[in-house]
Amino acid sequence: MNSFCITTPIYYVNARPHLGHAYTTIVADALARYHKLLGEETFFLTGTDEHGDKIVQAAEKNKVTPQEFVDGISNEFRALWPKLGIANDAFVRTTDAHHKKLVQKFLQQVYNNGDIYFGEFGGHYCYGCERFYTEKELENGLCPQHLTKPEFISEKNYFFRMSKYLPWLKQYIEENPNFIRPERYRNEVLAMLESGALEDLCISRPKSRLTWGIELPFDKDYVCYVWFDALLNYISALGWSEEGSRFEQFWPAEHLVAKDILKPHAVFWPTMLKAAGLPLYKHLNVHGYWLVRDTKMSKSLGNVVDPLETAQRFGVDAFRYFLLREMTFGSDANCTEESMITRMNADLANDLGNLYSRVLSMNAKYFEGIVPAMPAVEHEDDKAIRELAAECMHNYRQLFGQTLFAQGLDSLWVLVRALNKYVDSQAPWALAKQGQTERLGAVLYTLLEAMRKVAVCVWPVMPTAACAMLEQLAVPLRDGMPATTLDEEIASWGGLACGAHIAAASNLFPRIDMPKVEAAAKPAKAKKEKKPEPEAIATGNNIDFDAFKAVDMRIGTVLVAEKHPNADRILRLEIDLGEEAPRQILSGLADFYQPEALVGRQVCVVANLAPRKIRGLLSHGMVLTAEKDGKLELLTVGAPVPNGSGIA
Ligand code: ME8
Repeated sequence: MNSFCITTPIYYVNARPHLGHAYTTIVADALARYHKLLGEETFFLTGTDEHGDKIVQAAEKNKVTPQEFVDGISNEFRALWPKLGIANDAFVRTTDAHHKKLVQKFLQQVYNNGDIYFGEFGGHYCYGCERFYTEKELENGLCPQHLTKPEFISEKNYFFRMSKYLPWLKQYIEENPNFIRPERYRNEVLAMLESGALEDLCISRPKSRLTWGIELPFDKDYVCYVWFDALLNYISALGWSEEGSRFEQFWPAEHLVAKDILKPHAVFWPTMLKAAGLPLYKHLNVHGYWLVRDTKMSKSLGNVVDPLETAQRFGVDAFRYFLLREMTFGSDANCTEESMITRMNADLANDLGNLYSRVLSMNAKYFEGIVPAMPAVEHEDDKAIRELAAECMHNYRQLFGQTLFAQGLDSLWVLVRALNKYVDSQAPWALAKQGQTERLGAVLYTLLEAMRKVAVCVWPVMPTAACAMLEQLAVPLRDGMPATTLDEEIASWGGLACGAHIAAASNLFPRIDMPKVEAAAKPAKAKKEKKPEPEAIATGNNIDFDAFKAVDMRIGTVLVAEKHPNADRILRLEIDLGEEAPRQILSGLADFYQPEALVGRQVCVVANLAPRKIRGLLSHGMVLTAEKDGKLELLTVGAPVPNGSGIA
């Protein structure tokens, strides 16, 4: 059985967990689950980084001992992960006795090999980064991370002969193009290595300056530099050097980090491993930063996104989906309330949720909730869906495995959207009306089987929703996950059991209302100079611009569609126009559309038409249509937009 090990950075315990920490850990969880779904044995490691100056300062500020301080925040991280659907296998703390013991063992080994030496050193020390900078690394004399002036410190310290391994590292990265990915970060590291700015690494701090660290095994007056200690968590947690440990099965691991800690992971860590004669990690997977309205999250700006609060508001699975779908791995991405609601409504409520809801309710209506028989002879349209499902799942598998999560999910949604279109084109309601029961059964079987496959595929990203979807389809789970592997699903068709009793309804991802922007909160528009009125060329049926502007046209999503109780040709619609409550609008669409086919669709509405009663029901607004050969076609938008968006 193949083994797969994934790690996150171990987070500093000087600040509470925020969106960035949650993102990396959710990605690691999704990757671990993806490999489980491939039938592999997986190990997922996260934890907290608890030594160094920053911790001592934070503890002092909070008037507690460093140990009390780290215990508190480390527990907060540990307790958060299950609430975000994260199932890590281990949680390492750098203050654990076991970790300390293995750090000392590693230091002693490298020291005995002659790669650690004692020397006098003067350098520019940045307290924010907890490291020395060389002259060349500074930007205009300032720390490039914090833009503060470092302090020049001269003291005796221990050094790791990193420079000895740099030419080898450069060659290794050149020969293994995927070792650091995406490519932009690989190039950044190669540029660093070519710059000549890197020297030996100072790996100790005298106890006279810092005591909160791991004592060097060969000198009691010094503690280990926090980064040297922290990086070793990746192997100490696996029990490196211990007989029968997980290290043998799970090392080398895959690492996951953001761009802020590229250098320690891409330069310090591989050279440390090389010096100790250990195999290198498999890949360093580097992602970008989550921004809030293009701005870095920071306490002082008050724009730090609390992951738990957000997940509780939108649902854990929807939040996880958003994070994986919205960020192109490697680049920065924006997290705003609007971007979350737009993405969740479009992909989850409209596409996936609506598919489940309409197909399950049709199956309940036409087959009493029993899965119809798989057709003996395959119809061409059904074959196209079967083939598309295999293709989309194959693409999803390939892309996800290369950390291209957004692209992978997008390929899967090609299938989800095609299934919704297939519902519209096959029109099960028309087949039912015409008594074509066999064809109707074939269409519903095709849909339900493809929906089952989608549920299996999304399990790594949305574990709870995927299990709920499988339960709705009466598909048994194994150990809380799909019982079939991703590869089995790609290669097969027809796994859904005919005759099973399945759910009659589904409401997986309710639509989320976009909060209205208060007029007062909008920035005041600068008064514009009055432009000269364009001369109206008033002829025939033309109206002037003011008359056009007076028509309030908006986009909305159909939430409910049903026949008017007293008028055969009219449908009663409830449309979400981004207002507090949905609008009731009556429309003469009954001859052209089945009500089920309209639910979830976005339509264009004239919103300020005076309300009027039609056969006893009030209609407030008009749905816009185009007429062709006496048939009405709904006007719609090319891509989903927030409800209430104006038409101009
Ligand atoms: O650097 N967007 O810990 P740390 C995305 N202890 N991810 C973000 C982010 C953002 N805005 N902000 C933080 C440390 N992260 C060291 C690591 S490892 C041996 C030692 C995530 O608490 C991202 O994963 O500062 C980033 O690399 C990590 O948090 C930094 O966490």
